[in-house]
Amino acid sequence: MSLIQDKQLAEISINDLLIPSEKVAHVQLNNPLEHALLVLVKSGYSAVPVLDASYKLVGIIGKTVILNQILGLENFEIEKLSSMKVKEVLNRDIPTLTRENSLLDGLNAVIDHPFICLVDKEGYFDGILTRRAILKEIKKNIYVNSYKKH
Ligand code: 4BW
Repeated sequence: MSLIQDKQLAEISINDLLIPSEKVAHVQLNNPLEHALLVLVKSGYSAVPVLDASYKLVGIIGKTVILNQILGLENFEIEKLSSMKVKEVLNRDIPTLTRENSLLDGLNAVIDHPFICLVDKEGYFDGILTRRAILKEIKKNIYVNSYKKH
């Protein structure tokens, strides 16, 4: 990277960039797929975090996986939306970060994921770090660095 040094990125904490848990749309493990699809469509997000009953992070769920699950050979099997639960289809294999991680850790993570879930030491959901927040912060740093040069 030419304008922003890795060192600087490693010094910026993601603490200031996260969207706190109370502002993040989420669903729970035991919710029927119908509820999850409703949350996704109403919020406008492609995917949201999945929490257990004690608000620990378990994974994420997105519109595509739900639609794939209810897709039969020739049509959508809508009744599956109420008979199947989030815990049967969510993606548990996701990266996580903590508030103590650096902007560089966040940047590396959002290369392959639109958002990263943050957890505390006990695994309780703490919020998300979005690609948008990372890009905005990096843009700010590019401007600061180019201003310093002139
Ligand atoms: O409702 C929206 N409001 C705003 N301001 N921007 C939105 C909204 N919906 C989508 N966007 C934009 C953002 O720039 O489209 C991008 C892709 O959305 P996505 O992935 O595919 O639904 C958004 O990019 P982003 O802010 O970097 O967010 C990346 C992903 O993080 C989103 C979504 O899956 C998740 N996300 C973001 N804010 C969230 C959230 N999930 C739950 N609750 C939130 N508050």
